[in-house]
Amino acid sequence: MNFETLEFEVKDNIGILSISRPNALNALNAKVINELGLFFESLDATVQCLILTGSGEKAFVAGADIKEMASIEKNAGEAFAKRGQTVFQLIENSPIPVIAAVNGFALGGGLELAMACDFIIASQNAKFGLPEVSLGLIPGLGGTQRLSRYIGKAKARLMVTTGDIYSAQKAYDWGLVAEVVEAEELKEKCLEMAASITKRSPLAVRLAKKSVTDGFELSQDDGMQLEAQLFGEAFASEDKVEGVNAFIEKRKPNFTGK
Ligand code: DAK
Repeated sequence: MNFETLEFEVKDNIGILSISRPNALNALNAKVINELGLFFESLDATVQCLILTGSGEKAFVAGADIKEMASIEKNAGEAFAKRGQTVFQLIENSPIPVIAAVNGFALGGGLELAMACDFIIASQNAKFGLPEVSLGLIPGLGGTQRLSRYIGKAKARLMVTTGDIYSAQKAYDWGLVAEVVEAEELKEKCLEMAASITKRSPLAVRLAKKSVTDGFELSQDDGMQLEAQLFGEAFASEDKVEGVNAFIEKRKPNFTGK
């Protein structure tokens, strides 16, 4: 599939998807949101882990496209937010892990996009914030909901009401970012993490992700039930037989994802 605003490459079952709008610091316009939706709807099993990043060195994504927003009609905000939320939900619920490799500004919709991924790896020069209030807006792509789940209610309220921008180190201290690395090591580090994922059972990886993601929204008792059910699915799989036999036979497993 050919995209105008996305670049995609895949090697050894690891995909790298870059948002590419060099003249607008990769800002999210309607085209990017639609293309992201199409991309995630058509992902096939050859990709077992995806790294999502922004092209260039300056920005992951510097927010929603402010210039496009100026032309969106007054009453179209809710529909725009719902379309974006659906696409970000598709990313969060995607059957494969999605790593956000944040290489510069992750502001507004950019941070919301990164938070829809499974975890965030940041370069030292990354900057994080939800500055919507400075534009007379509030986050509309899941930011007010996902941020408090990452860093807690008080710090989330601090971020959304001040609109201030924070360093990678602060984002790491607050639990928003899983790891901070030198800018020139970001891609390598993410590829290394992705390679640790793709050598595991794709089926078990999918179920493990689902158990954490879906379980997070449930009570602990309901989460335990979900975990037991997904454990049962893993237990009945060919990958479980292969994984256990490979351990006993002291060889590397050859997983098929079944
Ligand atoms: N949109 C459009 N263009 C952008 C942009 C953006 N968000 N960010 C940067 N650009 C463009 C700049 O206009 C400039 O283009 P030219 O003027 O050269 O044509 C080019 O990218 C380079 O940017 P700068 O020259 O400004 O670069 P600096 O290094 O000086 O500054 C910066 C970098 C990231 C600090 C600055 O560009 C900046 O403050 N950008 C805006 C950050 C921001 O406020 N982002 C929006 C957050 S609000 C909604 C749902 C969700 C949202 C909105 C509505 N609905 C439900 C309707 C989400 C809102 C947000 O994301």
